[in-house]
Amino acid sequence: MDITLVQGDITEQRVDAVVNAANSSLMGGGGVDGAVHRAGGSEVLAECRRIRATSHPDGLPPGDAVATTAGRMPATWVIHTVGPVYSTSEDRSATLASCYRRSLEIADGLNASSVAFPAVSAGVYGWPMGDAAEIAVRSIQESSTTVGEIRFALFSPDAYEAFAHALGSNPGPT
Ligand code: AR6
Repeated sequence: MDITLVQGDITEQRVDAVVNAANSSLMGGGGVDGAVHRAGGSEVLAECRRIRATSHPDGLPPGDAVATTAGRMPATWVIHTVGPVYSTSEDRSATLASCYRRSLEIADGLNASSVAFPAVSAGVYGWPMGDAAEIAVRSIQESSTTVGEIRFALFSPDAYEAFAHALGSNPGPT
């Protein structure tokens, strides 16, 4: 698997699936979530509502993931995952790692060959960027996904630097 980095907007990525940093309600929000629903259009929210009405009446728990159409975005699917809110009193890194692992399991089920991730939990949910990047890179390298290209689409130069550093210090299996 190739892991690549771009500085840019997740909604513009030409990949099979883009990952949304959603919340448990799946009803949209700010940050990546707001951008994904804006760019994808009403079809994305309609499918989220169907998921809530059928398989997830209580919402999507942190660490889990589900897929919908990507609507008007260049991607085919959105994989919605819910990151953990950062806590200084509790180690929630296993939940953050699970976001990446479950998203890739969903991507495998869709036969996606390319997936773009944002820095899940590193915005509104308050995760320190360096730590979020380490967890993201490690959990992806440890997964046994069949996805060929995994791209991090990072908004800010700081986020890009943090992920470049995490990739450099975790070269992965040889
Ligand atoms: N493309 C790529 N990265 C982005 C984009 C974009 N269009 N927009 C923001 N980022 P966040 P979270 C970066 O807050 O921390 C929402 O309200 C952003 O700078 O989107 O998991 C949800 O509904 C940051 O580095 O996700 C939830 O309630 C990273 O993406 C909550 O926020 C993640 O920031 C989830 O918070």
